[in-house]
Amino acid sequence: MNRFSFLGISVAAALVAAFAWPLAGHAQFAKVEDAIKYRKAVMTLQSAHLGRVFAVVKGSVPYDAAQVQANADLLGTLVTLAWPAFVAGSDKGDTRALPAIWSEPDKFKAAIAQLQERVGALQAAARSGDLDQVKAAAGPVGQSCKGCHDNFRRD
Ligand code: ASC
Repeated sequence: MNRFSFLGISVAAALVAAFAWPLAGHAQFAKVEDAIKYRKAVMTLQSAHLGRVFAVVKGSVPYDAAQVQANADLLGTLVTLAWPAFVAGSDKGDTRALPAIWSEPDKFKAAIAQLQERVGALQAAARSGDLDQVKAAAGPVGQSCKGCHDNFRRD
């Protein structure tokens, strides 16, 4: 495969992923409640692994570059998982998800994209082995978490 056909496949895959969302998730969850439980589980893990990074940033845990990198890389995967679980109809039930997720999907997707980009920057900072870079990159990730909760989650 030459690099042009690889690029073509990548673009096609990105388009399929973009347009399949959020319907793609639907087939993966037998019930709406399962989707709600799934995304809450992901949020719990995101919080746990970002929390471990923040513990280092705040100085309550000593800096171990390999540990921070492992947590940042886990976050790199975790921040891809929850969004397909915001399936149609899952605004009702044991959830604090606000209707804006479904009524303003472009805004929601932009917030997700920003989070993913910031986590990418945190991964790069973690790979540098420089605590100051980790500190600079961690704050914006926390801001993305907060921004989404402010706009898309009931208090
Ligand atoms: C976390 C966590 C959040 C965000 C948010 C940032 O570690 O669990 O929800 O960061 O508190 O303001």
